[in-house]
Amino acid sequence: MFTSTHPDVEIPELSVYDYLFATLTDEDLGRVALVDPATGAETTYGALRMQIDLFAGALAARGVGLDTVVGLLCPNVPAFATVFHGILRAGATVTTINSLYTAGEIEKQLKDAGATWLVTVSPLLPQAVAAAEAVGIPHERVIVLDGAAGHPNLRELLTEGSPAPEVSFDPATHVAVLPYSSGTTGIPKGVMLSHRNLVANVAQCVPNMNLDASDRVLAVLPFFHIYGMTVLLNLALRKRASLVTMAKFDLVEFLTNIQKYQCTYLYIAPPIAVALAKHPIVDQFDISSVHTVFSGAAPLDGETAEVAGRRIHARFLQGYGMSELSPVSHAMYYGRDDEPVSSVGGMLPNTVNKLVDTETGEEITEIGPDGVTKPGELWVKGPNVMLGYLNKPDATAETLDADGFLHTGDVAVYHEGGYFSIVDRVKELIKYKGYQIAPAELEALLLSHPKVMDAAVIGVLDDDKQEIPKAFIVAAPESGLTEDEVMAFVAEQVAPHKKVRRVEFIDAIPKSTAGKILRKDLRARETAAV
Ligand code: 4UU
Repeated sequence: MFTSTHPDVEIPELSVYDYLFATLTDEDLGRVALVDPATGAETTYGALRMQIDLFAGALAARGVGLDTVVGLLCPNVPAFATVFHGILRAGATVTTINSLYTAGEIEKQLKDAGATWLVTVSPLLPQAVAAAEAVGIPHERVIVLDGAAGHPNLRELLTEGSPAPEVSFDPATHVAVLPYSSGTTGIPKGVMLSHRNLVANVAQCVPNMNLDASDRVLAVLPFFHIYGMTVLLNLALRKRASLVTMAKFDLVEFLTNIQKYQCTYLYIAPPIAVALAKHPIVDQFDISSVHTVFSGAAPLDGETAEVAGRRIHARFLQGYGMSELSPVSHAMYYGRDDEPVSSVGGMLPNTVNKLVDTETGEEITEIGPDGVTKPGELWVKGPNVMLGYLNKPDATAETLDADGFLHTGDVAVYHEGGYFSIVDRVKELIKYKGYQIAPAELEALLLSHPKVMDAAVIGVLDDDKQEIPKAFIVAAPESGLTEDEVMAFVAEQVAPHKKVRRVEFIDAIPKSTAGKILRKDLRARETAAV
């Protein structure tokens, strides 16, 4: 077993709201919590807390409480923070939904999560309303922040002046958020994270990340994904930093915002590191205010990060996480300079790890003469491990063992310096630009095409070494099915990140005798073709 080199931290038995906002000092109240580059508007910590209380009050006045699940479908705008923390403040559970989802995808998540309210913005109204109607959520329970006829809006709810409710729950067992993750296999599932899970993960990150009240953090990672949720909405706000929100990624806008708002800290996913290393336009901006760039959510190429770091004169750090871990379990420590950026750093405090041989099931503890262990599946135990998957006891039991270890489905090695590298993945999951794609979901969709007899989807690498989904298709005889037809069929029905980006026609999908797709055979075929 591996233990963290960091001393344990105290994890307060508090709700997320109390942990983040009950301790605001007089000085904090006047600090800027959020900046909206679209309008230049600033929200102070004092104003944010007041809005959270009022939003919680308005929800409570409408019967939202401990048993309610609220869907939140909204890009990164300052009001996201009000709504997210307002829902938690009211004691309800929030399921955050990818803002690029289609009506069908939104409907599936609302239904599975048991959501009876939805909060959104007017540009997303058509798909939001279609999904809400399909699951029986009436218009008066679809809040449209910037307003739409027949729906409650944010201003109206905040100005009615309902007091924040008195709610009481056990932070260790009460579900705060339900992000969706496909885990090691199958389709997306609701990940039950308690208030304690979220509070713990912030407390575990605090000593590890060099972030403080003087930092201006570019909030380009989506708040709806667990990475943005924990490091931006929770950690950065707990540290009283300022968040500059971006509703979508665009390289020029990204660089413009850094320059204009003198951002100091960037949380990114690997494709942004590629752009910072390679794109000529980067030189046209003064982004010297940036001191740290922190990457996670997919493998970061060490060389790319080093090139980018030298180019923009900033320190690159990498971390590793997973929705089921609230999400951070490993991060490079800013106070050390011996951890290579190709690694994911050491274990966060209060956690223990195991590496388990995927063939023999034996625990790996021995460090070889080269200073590294053999690769093994990474198992993590700590206060940030999820409660389980919503209504999926079997999937929970497959992932979370009786000793409390979460089996990540990722393969790692341990270096004698006390840090880890992620070297492979044994689960089905595909990551595109840091976003999850569940192969099973795309395969089910592909099979619904009348000309598709069988299908399998795996991740392959593009020229920039970034993962993209590739479909292997068995076409109906004489059907004349083309690659473009397959890609267009999928693209119409899924969010952009889930698009199939390569297609290969094949005679038969390799399967085990039990009928399971042999993805490793497809991967081997792919490697052989290169
Ligand atoms: C190789 O992506 C995330 C969470 C990422 C995160 C958050 C805060 C990283 C660092 C941080 O500080 O969650 P999910 O659930 O969307 O995806 C989890 C999966 C992992 O199981 C792994 O396969 O994403 C992959 N992954 C990584 N792979 C995440 N980080 C890394 C990484 N290297 N650094």
